[in-house]
Amino acid sequence: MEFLQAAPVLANQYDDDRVLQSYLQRALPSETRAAIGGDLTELGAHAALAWVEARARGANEPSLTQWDAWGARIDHIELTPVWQRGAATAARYGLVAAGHDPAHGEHARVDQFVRVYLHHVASEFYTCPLAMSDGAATALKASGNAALIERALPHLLAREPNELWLSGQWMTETAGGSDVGRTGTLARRDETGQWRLHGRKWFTSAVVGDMALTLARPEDASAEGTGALALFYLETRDADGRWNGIRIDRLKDKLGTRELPTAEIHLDGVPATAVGALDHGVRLIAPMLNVTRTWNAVCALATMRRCLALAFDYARKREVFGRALIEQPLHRATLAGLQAEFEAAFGLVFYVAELLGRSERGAATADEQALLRVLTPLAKLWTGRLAVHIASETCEAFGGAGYIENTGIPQLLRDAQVYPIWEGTTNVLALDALRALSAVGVTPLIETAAALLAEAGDDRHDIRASLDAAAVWLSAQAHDRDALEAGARGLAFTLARAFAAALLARHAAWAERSGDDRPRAALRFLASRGLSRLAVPAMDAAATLIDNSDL
Ligand code: MFK
Repeated sequence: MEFLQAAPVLANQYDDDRVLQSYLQRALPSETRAAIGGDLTELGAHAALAWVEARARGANEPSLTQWDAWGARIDHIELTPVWQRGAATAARYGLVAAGHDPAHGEHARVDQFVRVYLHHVASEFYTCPLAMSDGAATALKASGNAALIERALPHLLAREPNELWLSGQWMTETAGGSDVGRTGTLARRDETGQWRLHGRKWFTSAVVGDMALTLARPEDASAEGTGALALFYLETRDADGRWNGIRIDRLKDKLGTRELPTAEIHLDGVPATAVGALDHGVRLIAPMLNVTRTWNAVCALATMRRCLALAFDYARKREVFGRALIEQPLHRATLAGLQAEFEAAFGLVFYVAELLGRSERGAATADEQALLRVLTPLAKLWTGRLAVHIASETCEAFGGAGYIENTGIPQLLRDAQVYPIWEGTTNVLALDALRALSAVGVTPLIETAAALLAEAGDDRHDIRASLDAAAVWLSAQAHDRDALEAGARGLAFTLARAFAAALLARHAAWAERSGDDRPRAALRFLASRGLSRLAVPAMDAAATLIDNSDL
């Protein structure tokens, strides 16, 4: 009979995730694990089922209808079936609320982000507006604006679908994606004194939401750049449910995340409320950015884990040259390398979640606050690139099948490419890490890594040596801003990998006590690839390559 290759199969993605299970055993008190275990099992089962359903469903995209039959402007967005159920799932599992729930104290963020990690791929990037909603809740809390907190927070943190609000974070404009200081949206007061916003927002992924936080330039602002921007709160619909001075121009034709209705919009006088002072709005939106960047990292991890689950299952089934693919030395080395990087990244991202939870409960030390500020961009930028790498290797691990759309594998790669772009590119994040390091230095990373290694009873020196080398590199470039910026990626990847290795060493020592030597193996494999990525880019050679375009 003709040979037919069996498709890869996903088991319950909670029960089957050894890295997650092991982490939760170490990091969460047993009563917290017992309280959330039922939800996590359900989310893991749903993840496996959703993968099968998505294959059966085929093409699946939202659509925009701008006009009704009689010429009235309606701007109706028809959502995919999964998106139509998005609020119910988000409310049921507290995908935003759990992170702010005092019931689990400083573990609230870990609880929340495990839920997000399990649900993300199945959600068709409904996690994008949830991330923005979480960011909005966090920024509003930090702003201290009592009226807006009272108005919006109960909805953003609702556990009832009918009460739940989604928030947008409308920052990107045609001139200002990274350089937000070029924001052109104007805020003008009308005759009643009400602020109204006028301008064009170019990448609004949560346009179907109920509210948004957005930056605009008050008409009489005297300062330039980001200093002149104010943060505004707006509601998207009026009392009759009509768009509130907002036009949807079109939905974006994106490489991936195609179920997510990302829109270009015009603001035609939408009423808005200033969240705080009428200048330095970036300071007010920064808490939102840091939370959404953490979501980005968690979602990138989720894609990596999905890729590896599929690639491992396939390699165990697939026979090549007389044995299972997983027995082939080169494939084994390839998969082990991907798994090791994933395990290290997992530890770093959930450590950031722990720090965020401690910080928000007022339990973080000054060093932990400093670590949180530096590690947030590092986790985001490293996982963004790593997810693309792992998704690309996963396509390859399936051979030709990995290039065939209805296996579901190519979508993982197309979707993964959003992680290094969404919420700031790798370069923007590397520069943000420099910004953070200029305030707090490398010392909190070096000292914390030393403490983690001491806790593990681990005397390996490569981790410490990589962090020390990063500190030396940083001071060597301190007086040459161009050299500092040109090497910022190498610095960021070095710090991320070396600090993650220290976290993995601590976890490996803990796991070995119960006979699990796999985290240690992940650390050894990671270290065998070298932790440092420091480089001083040859900018004179770059100038020859780039500026002599007439050769
Ligand atoms: C899921 C699928 C999505 C669908 C597709 C999406 C595709 C992508 C769509 C997008 O457009 S994503 C892009 C989103 N945009 C960004 O993430 C913004 C990127 N730019 C930055 O992150 C800039 O660094 C930033 C605008 C935040 C600041 O740039 P500036 O103009 O150089 O400001 P400056 O003067 O350095 O910082 C202003 C203040 O904010 C400073 O404080 P002070 O005024 O007190 O000195 C900074 O310290 C502070 N700040 C900046 N970043 C911070 C921060 N504070 C805390 N945390 C941070 N991360």
